[in-house]
Amino acid sequence: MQKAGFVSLIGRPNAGKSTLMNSLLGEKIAMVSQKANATRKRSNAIVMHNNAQIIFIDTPGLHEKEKVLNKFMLDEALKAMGDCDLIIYLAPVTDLTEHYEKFLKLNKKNIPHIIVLSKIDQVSQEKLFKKIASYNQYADNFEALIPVSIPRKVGHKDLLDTIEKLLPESPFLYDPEDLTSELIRDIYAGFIREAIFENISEEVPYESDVIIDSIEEDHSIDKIYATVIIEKESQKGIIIGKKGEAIKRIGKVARRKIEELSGKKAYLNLQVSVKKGWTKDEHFLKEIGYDNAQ
Ligand SMILES: Nc1nc2c(ncn2[C@@H]2O[C@H](COP(=O)(O)OP(=O)(O)O)[C@@H](O)[C@H]2O)c(=O)[nH]1
Ligand SMILES: [Mg+2]
Repeated sequence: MQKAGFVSLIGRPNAGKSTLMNSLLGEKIAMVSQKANATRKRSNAIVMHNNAQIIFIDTPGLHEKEKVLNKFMLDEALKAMGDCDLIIYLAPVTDLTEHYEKFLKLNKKNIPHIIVLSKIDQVSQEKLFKKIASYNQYADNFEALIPVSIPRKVGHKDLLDTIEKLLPESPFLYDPEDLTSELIRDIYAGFIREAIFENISEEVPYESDVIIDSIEEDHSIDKIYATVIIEKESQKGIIIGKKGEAIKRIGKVARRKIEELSGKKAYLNLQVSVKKGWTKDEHFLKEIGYDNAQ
């Protein structure tokens, strides 16, 4: 008997959704950042566990919307939430339960969910038990509550076993050898964005994006040509840096992440281009793939 289904990772920005997805897959494909709101689009990871094929959908965080780009991000999360077999609601162990109450209201279709208490390595046992107890009052709403720590590798097996139990019977939906149904260019664009988040401070990463112009694959080396878009002329100096040192560092960090996934040498060419007000430009956002109709 095979099981298969879609499991959306839902939670506030910075809860650890992308980190958890990478960790369950055992490969890094989703970008991760200490800064909130780094994940912009849905992405997925196909994880085989016993006789189940679990397709995890990573989403941008649930947050207040302002710009058109942020509205897109919230819609992405809400869409993934309404369109899956099971939801993993990620709550950092330090979060107040009122955030969970907000999530319950957003889960209009009442899709079954598991609460994952994340980052439990950040608190004492006593605090962890208190937090678990504070979710008891909602026990009728959730299927399970599972504490997880990525650095301590706690909770993974428990989580996968629980998901397996809750998934519907179904033949596999993807080739069991596949890691993701995503395009490699989207994964690479994410790695470059991650490198920008790691190396550039303040608001510039939020006002930048990456377009992969082309990938030339060879048996020994992949050549990747990409453009970093920014909102303002004044951000050019920040992203390029003195004598180009910032963009070089971004390129180097991103190239390493790409090589780690591909297992091959990579050459990465980064151009910088100013596109005034792109985060508010609905037409342009659609053009570069931020399209909820997709
Ligand atoms: N200490 C600790 N940090 C974590 C854990 N999981 C994620 N993080 C960190 O939390 C930050 C946000 O993670 P990310 O996966 O980007 O969150 P997302 O916005 O929900 O996708 C990153 O700096 C991660 O390294 C965990 O279990 N323990
Ligand atoms: Mg994320």
